[in-house]
Amino acid sequence: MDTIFSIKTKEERINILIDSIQQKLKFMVGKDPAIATKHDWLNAISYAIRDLTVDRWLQSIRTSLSQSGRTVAYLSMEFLIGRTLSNTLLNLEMYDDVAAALSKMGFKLDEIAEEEDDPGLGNGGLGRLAACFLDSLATLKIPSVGFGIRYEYGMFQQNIIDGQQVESIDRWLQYGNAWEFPRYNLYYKIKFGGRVQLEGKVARWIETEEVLARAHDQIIMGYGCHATNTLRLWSAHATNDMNLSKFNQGDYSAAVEDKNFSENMSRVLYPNDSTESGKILRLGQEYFLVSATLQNILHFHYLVYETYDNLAEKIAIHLNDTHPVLAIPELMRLLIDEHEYAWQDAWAMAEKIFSYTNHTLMSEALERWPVDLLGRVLPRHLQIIFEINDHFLKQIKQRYPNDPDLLTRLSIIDESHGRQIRMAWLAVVGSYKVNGVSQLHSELMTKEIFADFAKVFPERFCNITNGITPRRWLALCNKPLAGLIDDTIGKEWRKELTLLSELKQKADYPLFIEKIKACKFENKVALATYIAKNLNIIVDPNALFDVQIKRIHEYKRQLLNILQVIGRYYRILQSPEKNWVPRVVIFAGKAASSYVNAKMIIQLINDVAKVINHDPRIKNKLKVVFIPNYGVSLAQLIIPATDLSEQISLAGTEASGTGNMKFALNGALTIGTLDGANVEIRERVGKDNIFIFGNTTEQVEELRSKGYDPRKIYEEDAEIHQVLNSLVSGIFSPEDPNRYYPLYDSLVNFGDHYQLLADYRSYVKAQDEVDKLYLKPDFWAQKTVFNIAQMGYFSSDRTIQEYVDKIWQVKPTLSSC
Ligand code: 26V
Repeated sequence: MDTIFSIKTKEERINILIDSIQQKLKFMVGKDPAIATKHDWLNAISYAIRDLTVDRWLQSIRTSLSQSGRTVAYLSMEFLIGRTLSNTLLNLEMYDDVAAALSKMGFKLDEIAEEEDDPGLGNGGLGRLAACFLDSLATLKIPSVGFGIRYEYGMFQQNIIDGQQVESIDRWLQYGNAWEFPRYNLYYKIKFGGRVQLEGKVARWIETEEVLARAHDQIIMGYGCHATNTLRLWSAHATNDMNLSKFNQGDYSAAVEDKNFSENMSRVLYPNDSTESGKILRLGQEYFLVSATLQNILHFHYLVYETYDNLAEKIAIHLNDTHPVLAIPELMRLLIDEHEYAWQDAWAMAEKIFSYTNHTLMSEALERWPVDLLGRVLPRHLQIIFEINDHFLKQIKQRYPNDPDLLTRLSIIDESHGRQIRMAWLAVVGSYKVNGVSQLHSELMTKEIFADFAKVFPERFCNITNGITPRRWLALCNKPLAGLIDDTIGKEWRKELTLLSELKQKADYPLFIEKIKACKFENKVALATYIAKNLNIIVDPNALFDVQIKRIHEYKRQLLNILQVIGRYYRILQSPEKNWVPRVVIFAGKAASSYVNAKMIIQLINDVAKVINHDPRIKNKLKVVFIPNYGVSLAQLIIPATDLSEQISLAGTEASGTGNMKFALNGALTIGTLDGANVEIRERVGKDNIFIFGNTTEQVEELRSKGYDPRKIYEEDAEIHQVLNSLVSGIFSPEDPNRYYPLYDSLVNFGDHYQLLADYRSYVKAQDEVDKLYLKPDFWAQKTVFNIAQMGYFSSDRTIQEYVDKIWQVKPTLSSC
């Protein structure tokens, strides 16, 4: 089937594709074309296209084995890869052929592609970053495998009912998954519970419960060359023998219950709300991923090298946040208990194998496990963690004999909070490199949470600013703009994004500016159509599309945005005659299911939308839209249609952000604080091409330490006063006037933790600047060109190259392309 790539005439290629799709429908899906559903066709097409990728995949694996360099194992509890069909067609450069084939068969490719369910195997930024990395790793031909969990249910589906978020199960696998290869004979036993018995010096972990981890592989295609990678996801299954005794006693249902329990291990993705419920299962999942992956790595390593002595020369294991950090004690356990290595030798290897990325400074998101809980689930690992801690603290004591406090602060075991294991500490102690995800974040990381570690291991810390893949986040999601860029500077930018800088020279050409505006307009029409069809709200594509899409969290300050919208509403009512720039303010994002305030913010947005959108005095000057069920595919629709990108977290709270990069790359201007990667975006686009407002990290800290008094601002600023009062006057919730009292209270009476009121004024001022510029469409468009042109740095290809150079020390395979 690879031959299709060498066939010159389009007609012939199209006929081969049609034939192949029809064969797949018949032999893989088992359906008659007369009764096949859209989903059946989607599966048939996906199988046909998948076939075109397999030879390259197998060849890549052969090549990397023959070159025997280091391989990267990227361990992540989350991979938000988005839809695969359209991305694969892009990578194979077959979009047009397949669209033509389908059109001959009476289908529209885009409609069929939209039938594919988004695998929602992640919460947000961290999971999407992992997916961008897979794309770049393949494109840069870095031998690597992504390891994760094949959750049966991904991130919940968000429905908005009466303005409120209502969750439902995400059955993303309900129509099957044409892209995965289940490896029925590739599985490992994962042990839990039990106890440790010492036999002389040898520890034996006995009386355990067991679950099987089975591999499912997906091909990850690189762009524009034949390199591919593998994403290996583990699913949990009951072992065959575990239910036997109950089964034999005739207790069939108890036996099935046990089976269900085991399979819960990969049942559902955990939302990142720091609640207590289900915590044990979450720990189980983390260990499940780690144990399956390490057994798999060691198993194949031994098959090739017949020793583990050279493990560190052949594998680099990267920990995406602390979620997979149990990989460190698991490697120790496998080497010591199962492969008879001495503790010191095993540790010497571990110290050369692991690296770790920190993605958040928020203390509530830093993982900690109570010692007794971990001891119950993983007694042997608890011992090993204590041994690692002793070994580490002994070294520190030698270096700093007179600083017992330092030892207490550095100890992996936190004795002050009811004996907890600080997983981030374990990650730092066991990794040879630790990185943050933006300059500012990395700096704060070494000044704040890891300050002591940075003192004892200064060479261990580095920064690698995040990036995004230009394939999905421009070539695929924004065909009009990608086409215009191709016509202007050629197609190479897909692999070398810094080439976009050539666009700067075009910013003075009126014709080019007209074309830029036309691209944006086309994308806005597409989004307006979606909003009309799905939400029954009519928005004018000529209005300024002002967008904040991301997880709903207090630190991201969607509340500040909606407060500013309320302020604007009042100002329009006050001076209706003014030349207001029509705006559509768009929100999307999920709140963790138990995060009460975040859910209240969603409801407030919807309540405010209801009032403003129906107020005849406002006409089309202001509209508010909340688009439900945000995910990768919706992002692909919304981002290209955006004029203004809202990146307004409190300075010092957003580690990097990656949405900010996607928007700028797609020709939106940013309004934002000096937080995360916004700082670096400003450095590159220049301060005149971005709207920066609000306090800096230093000012935030100063305000906090001096004593921040939000009530004073509330009392002194008339607009803020009016806006906040509207929350408790019932204007937006007449049926329940007290509904938003808790939000009001948290701002005015409970310290306004994220300092919304402190930044409100400068935010509104920046929004006024936005309006002024939007009234000069050519200037606006020119600034968007400067943004697009300067986004080269934020390609995840650059990010991955930095990981390769600074951390992994791995060579690309020398495959022919
Ligand atoms: C925490 C937890 C806690 C327990 C339950 C499951 C769970 C899942 C995720 C998290 C932490 C999420 C950290 C995260 O997503 N950080 C984001 O990482 C992005 C990529 O580096 C970065 O752009 C965002 O600024 C940062 O918030």
